[in-house]
Amino acid sequence: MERWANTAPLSLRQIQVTDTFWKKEMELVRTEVIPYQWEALNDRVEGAAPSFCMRNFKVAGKMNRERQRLGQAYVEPAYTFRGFEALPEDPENPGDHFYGFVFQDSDFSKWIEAVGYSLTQHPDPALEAVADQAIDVVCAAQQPDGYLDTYYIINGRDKTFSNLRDHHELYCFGHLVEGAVAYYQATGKDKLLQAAVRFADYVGSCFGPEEGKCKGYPGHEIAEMALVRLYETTGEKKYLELSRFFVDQRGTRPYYFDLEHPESVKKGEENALRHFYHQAHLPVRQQEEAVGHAVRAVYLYSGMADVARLTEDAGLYAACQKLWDNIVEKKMYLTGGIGATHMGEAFSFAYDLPNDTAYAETCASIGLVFFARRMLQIAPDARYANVMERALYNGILSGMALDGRNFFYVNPLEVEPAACRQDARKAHVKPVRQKWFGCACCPPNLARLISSIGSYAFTENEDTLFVHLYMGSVLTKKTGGKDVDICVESAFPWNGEVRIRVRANGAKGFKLALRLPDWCDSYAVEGAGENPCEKDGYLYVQKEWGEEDTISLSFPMEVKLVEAAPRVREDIGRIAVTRGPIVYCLEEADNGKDLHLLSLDGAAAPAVEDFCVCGEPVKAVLCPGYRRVADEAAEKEGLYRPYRPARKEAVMLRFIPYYTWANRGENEMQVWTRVE
Ligand code: FUB
Ligand code: ZN
Repeated sequence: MERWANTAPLSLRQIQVTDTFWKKEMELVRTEVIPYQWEALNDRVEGAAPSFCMRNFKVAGKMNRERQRLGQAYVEPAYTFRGFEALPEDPENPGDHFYGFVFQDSDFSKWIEAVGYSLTQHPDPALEAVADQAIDVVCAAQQPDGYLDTYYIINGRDKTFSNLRDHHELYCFGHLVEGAVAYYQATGKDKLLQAAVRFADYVGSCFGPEEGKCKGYPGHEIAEMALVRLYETTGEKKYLELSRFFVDQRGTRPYYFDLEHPESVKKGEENALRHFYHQAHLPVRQQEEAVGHAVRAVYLYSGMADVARLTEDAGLYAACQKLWDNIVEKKMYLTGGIGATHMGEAFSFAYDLPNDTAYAETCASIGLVFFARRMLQIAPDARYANVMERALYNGILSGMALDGRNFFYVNPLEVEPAACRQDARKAHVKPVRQKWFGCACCPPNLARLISSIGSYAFTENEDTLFVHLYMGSVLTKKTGGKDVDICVESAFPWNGEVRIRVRANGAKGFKLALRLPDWCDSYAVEGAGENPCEKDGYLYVQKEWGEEDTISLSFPMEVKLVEAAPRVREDIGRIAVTRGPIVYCLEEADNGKDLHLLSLDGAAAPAVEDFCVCGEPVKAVLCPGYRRVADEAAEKEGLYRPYRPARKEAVMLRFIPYYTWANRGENEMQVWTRVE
């Protein structure tokens, strides 16, 4: 690489997202998800299982006050294992115990992170007041040494960091840091940031290469990227070093998780397989295949990319590139979903991408976007942004209903509702979105991603603004000490016309790098000056900027029929419909029952139709095709009979955007359709 690009996302305070499409999603998060989650965190949602999240912080805070009141006389609780998910025996009388999943604290952290981002786009004093009070509750739980994880504060500190593999302390720590930084950057208030710093210093006093410190690393990654964020916010290099320690320590011998869990080691068996789940089977620089729990994996790779960028570590960057390629070339669904199997919520083997048993957790696609943005920060190459866009408009948005009130954890590419109930292999697949989840990782992850979407659309370095996603926005960038004002107008994802107005105000050397999406074969540009040049999928525009310049881009959005590599057994003989960044699917509501009897005429010309799914105006695609008609005589012949060509009738198939499916009640859906 010529040099390390080291670009940064734009601060959300520099940008106002005005985009019709994304603004609506952000408004749903602001008006539906954030308030609902606050109620959920406080166990006030009627009919929903309690979260216990804020309650745990209150119990831990109460214990702190007792400790202060009693001083020496205070008796620390001895560690009591209360299970990965502890529920009260007597719900009427839960007492001062920890309840919920061991990582329940992280729900608050994701919530406050989303609140922070949302406040940058939509100031809301009432919400800020609620958030400040929540922060008071959380900070009151912090221990004198800086430790802040309610599971161990309540159950007994003597076992702190004794089960890194399973107990998510460093995961909760990472989320707390992410939330605290976001809230500080949005509001300038540093109470939670100071708490996160104190916790980080405590973690730093326990882990590291120095003699006497623990040589472990997180069982569920995220601390790696969170520590980098803390370093970038505070300028304290020790946080970057701690992140690098966690990254490099992973997978080294002896396996830390074996030392921690000798009971898991089968006698005489030198077996790295059991460490795949945590990506701890090999030192990360030697890892070439994405394995194990998919969310953990992409969170780790994101942290690796951060550390590689900041330390200009070519070896680590090379590992990130190999892992990226492995995911995108062998293990990713067309929708940007990753993690094909529910067994361990994990990556499966190469090209194993079943549609109806897919796991494709919403959080995993979100993590893929984190990884993509970090790879873009190192080297602006459109192949990362193309995947980011694919995941955002498809496998991530499918996680939330059009009304922002129901969610998918699992995002399959084919659903027959009866199978979800009758086939235990598909029990993880829900035919309709759910209100919330006991393990509520996905909805708040969606909230924090959507409300910070502007920081994925653009990155910058001193002289260049990189436009990765065409998203209506108004933003200001500094170049050579001068402000450049930029206004992007776009009707993505339905229309590929984009206008960018630039007021460069005499800023010399300012450049725009405009992504050329992989889904269009040609494009047109006007107003880009004499010599715009293409590099790594971006059009670089550098010109004598006037008082106001307008650049117009036109990306034709044609309907494309896509096939998968022949090695993907599930998709052979089938095609998927795409248009621009949108992946389409057939839904029973438009095409009748038994979608498997439909086939598409691959030679016929599809048409685009203005359509509405539950009030959401979209572009649907109409394709001529066929429906196999019942042959009553043949039916009587039983399960198997001599082959004869099927009788079929001509039909018009309507494909709707995948992210809009399951908003019209329970019904069948499929992305991959047989082609004639
Ligand atoms: O373990 C914490 C979160 O819960 C993971 O990221 C998700 O996959 C879910 O298992
Ligand atoms: Zn999740």
